[in-house]
Amino acid sequence: MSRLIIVSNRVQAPGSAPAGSQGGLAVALAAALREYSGFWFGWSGERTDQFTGHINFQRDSGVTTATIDLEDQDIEEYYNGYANRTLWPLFHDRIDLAEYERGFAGGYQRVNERFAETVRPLIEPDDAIWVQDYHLFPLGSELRKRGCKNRIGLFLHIPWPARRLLSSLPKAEDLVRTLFAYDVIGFHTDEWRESFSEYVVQQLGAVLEADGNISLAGRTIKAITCPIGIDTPEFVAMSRSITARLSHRQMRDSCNGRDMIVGVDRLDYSKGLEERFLGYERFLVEHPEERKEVFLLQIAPPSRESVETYQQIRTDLEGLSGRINGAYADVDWVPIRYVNQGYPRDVLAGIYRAARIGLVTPLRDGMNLVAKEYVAAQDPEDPGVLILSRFAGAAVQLKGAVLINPYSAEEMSDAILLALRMDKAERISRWRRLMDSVEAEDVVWWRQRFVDALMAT
Ligand code: GDG
Repeated sequence: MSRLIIVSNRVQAPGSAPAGSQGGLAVALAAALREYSGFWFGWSGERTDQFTGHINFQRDSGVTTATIDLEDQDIEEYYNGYANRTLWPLFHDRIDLAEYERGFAGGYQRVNERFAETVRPLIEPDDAIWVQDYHLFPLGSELRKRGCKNRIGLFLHIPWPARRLLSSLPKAEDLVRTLFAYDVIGFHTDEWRESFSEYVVQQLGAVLEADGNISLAGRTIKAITCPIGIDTPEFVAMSRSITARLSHRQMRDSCNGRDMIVGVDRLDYSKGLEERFLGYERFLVEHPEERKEVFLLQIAPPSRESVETYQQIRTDLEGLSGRINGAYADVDWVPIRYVNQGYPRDVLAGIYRAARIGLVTPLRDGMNLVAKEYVAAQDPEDPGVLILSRFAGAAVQLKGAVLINPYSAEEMSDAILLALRMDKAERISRWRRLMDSVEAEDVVWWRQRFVDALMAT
């Protein structure tokens, strides 16, 4: 392989992102790109009046980025529309929120063609191309139409939905058929991968070969399970940095002897924040004696604010946290500290370390990197307890967590009590199991596994 070209919807050069705006994907890819030559291609996040295909090259912190600007209509139909209002809810089982509009689908296809048209001249014969996520499903097939014979892989960062849900998407079969342009498709878990296989076999008539490859109309793809990890050594080092120590100390001081429960999530309905608040409220009701002994810190930087559902969830959560605080707060204690802003990663690391419980309760999540970051930030001598939703991809690897059903307020309440009462020996032994996984299957392992599979085709 001469080079690796990564293509994703948004490209954010490391170091250039404001605190809290860098998602798990951006952080993981920057780490991957430092290891390879090549570049990272995608949308700059900027608007232009007229799409020209002009590429802006930049080199920052060891990573070369190549970005294009998009027109307002592209952003509205492709990004806010098909990606965030159609595919995201559908792939997180929120068919009630999925919006099906022809304009969105058309914009999605147009932007994928624009990506293909623009990146195609930059591709050399030996390059391997690694496409990221649901924004770019048709990109592989658009590149093939333009004569690209390179190895092309796709990694899906979100779950793959059940067949009966996906069938509600207009022209779902055509969209999924384009995925056979790839050589390798990666999923976080066996469950998402098997769900994909089931769809293509049952719905499209694809053939599952004995070696696990899947064939359709003369094309064969390899579907692999390849769970993403964090840059564990980097995160551990960061949690010991001066800034993290300072943030840890400030948090401990502000805890005032109370146990802190922490949640850190982009403000998104898939993260189960409402259910989390209700589960915590149940705990306060069932265990009045514990009330002033704990508090919940929920950090939730806003995301996708131009999409109405996201404005709605923000309003709902403000109402809910206000109601709970109003009902249970006292002059010297507030049950929920709800913060709508992002913090630098090293500050976050200190906050994770100061928390006795990491409460990670998505209703549906491809993986969930916050759970892994929480583990990596703990003090090995006195670690906190991770409470994790069974419906996060991370639950497959993180068996040392207290696993719960996030829809059940009772289970959440029981888990909080269990975690608060857990003795140090059990906390240490659970944490050791968690940390073994977070260390062994980190971001380096992830990208190696994917790239190896891509190179083997
Ligand atoms: C998608 C999939 C999958 C959050 N608040 C702040 C902040 N963050 C960072 C966290 C973490 C990242 O954002 C969130 O990652 P997640 O994995 O939890 O979730 P998504 O953004 O939904 O990512 C997900 C992931 O892709 C990777 O494949 O795991 O399932 O949905 O790194 O730390 N970062 C900073 N300040 C904040 O306030 N700096």
